[in-house]
Amino acid sequence: MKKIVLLCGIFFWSQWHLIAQVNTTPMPSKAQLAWHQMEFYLFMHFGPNTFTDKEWGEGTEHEEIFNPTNLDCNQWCRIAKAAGAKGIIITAKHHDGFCLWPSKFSKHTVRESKWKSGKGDVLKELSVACKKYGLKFGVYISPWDRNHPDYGTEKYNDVFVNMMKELFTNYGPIWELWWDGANGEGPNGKKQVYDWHRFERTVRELSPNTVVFSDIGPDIRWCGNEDGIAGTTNWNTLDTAGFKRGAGGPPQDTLNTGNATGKNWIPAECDVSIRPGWFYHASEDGKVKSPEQLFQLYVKSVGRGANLLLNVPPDRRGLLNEHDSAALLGFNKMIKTSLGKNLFKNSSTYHLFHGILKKAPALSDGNYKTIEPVSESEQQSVGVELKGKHNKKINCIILHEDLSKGQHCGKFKLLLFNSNDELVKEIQGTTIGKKRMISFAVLEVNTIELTIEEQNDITAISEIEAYLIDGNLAEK
Ligand code: FUL
Repeated sequence: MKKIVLLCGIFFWSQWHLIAQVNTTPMPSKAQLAWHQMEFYLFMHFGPNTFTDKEWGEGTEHEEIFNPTNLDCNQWCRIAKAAGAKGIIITAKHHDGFCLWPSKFSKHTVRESKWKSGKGDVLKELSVACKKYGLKFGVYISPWDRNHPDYGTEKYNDVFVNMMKELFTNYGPIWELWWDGANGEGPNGKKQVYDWHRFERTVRELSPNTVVFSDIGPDIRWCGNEDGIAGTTNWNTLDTAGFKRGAGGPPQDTLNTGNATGKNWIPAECDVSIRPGWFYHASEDGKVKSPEQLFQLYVKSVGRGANLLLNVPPDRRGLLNEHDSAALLGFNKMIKTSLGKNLFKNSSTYHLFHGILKKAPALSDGNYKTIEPVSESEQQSVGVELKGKHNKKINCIILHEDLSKGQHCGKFKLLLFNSNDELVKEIQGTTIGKKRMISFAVLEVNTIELTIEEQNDITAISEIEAYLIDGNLAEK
């Protein structure tokens, strides 16, 4: 029911202090909150596989094959920036064990390669370029190592810790560290018993602000698939007790949705490649995802409250390929034209609470730090309403929950009215989180009203936005 002005000017008490008092649900750390702001960044798979056309190297590849002819990390960063990405995570060591930096703890590194006569250091060049371009620098380091002679023995845990020490000491600050879950046998057919506690302690001691990804965290979780798709229900909370990293994690659909009552704040990251493979293969030049496909991925990841980690692998020259950069620039153009202008910005706002009406300017002020606390109740709704009796054509609504107050909404309802107060659409949804994009066929709308139907505590809504996006880009 659209709001009816019953009583105005009655003092509306602040619910805010209530949130502070009763909120017992998990909260993000400062580093995790900053991570949520990153939203979209690039993954780069680069190493011997780039030159052998493999996806998983055996670890026996000769170091000499790593020899990019024209490596230019400034080019990677320029394109990442132009794509709207906020950082780059590079495969410092993939499963084949080859190190893109001259590690003292391996004999299978750039130092043994032909590239720059063994004097090159990809991590150095990329970390410097990221700083120059204002991008965050992240590192993927595979625990599984198919080359290292110590793999499968306790000594390898020392090797892995020492390698991480090199990374943090020589290339920091490292914003995100990526521990891949894939895990098999080493060169001698041995499997490794990883000392995860020690690994985690090492990171916390050396770099407390780094967020650590693995399938089950501790800071960031896998979204449960490599298609880049988060759940339409996406809790930032997860239960990890009793589960192990790697093969012993929760079911993939649990990773996809999180746990509504999960004990730990471990939000989902959606990793996906712009090409069929993770590494560059010339044969896949014609299979690069189109700008439209990238936009769809954005809607299904960032638009569902997760972060998007899009893999764009450098080619044998050591450059991002022209096919990939064209797609990235096209994608960024679509983001800008479709989502550049909230059509309900600075519209009138209201909060109707058991017949009492007040304004709720936070909902349309364009500032994600101002909030309107909303309780679960049939008797309570918030809305944004165009000034004057007119409509705007829209086909996409974005709801925002302020995660610095936790994540609370588990079920919501949206009612869309036109300027004659006629209901033109009702939409049901579950979680909101950092961002919840909902798209539909174009409608003429004057008022968007939100009711929270289930929540674990008071929900802090920071903005209700509406857009007219290119029809082809609406979620399918
Ligand atoms: C997987 C790996 O096995 C793939 O090669 C790739 O690195 C992907 C991101 O993670 O577990």
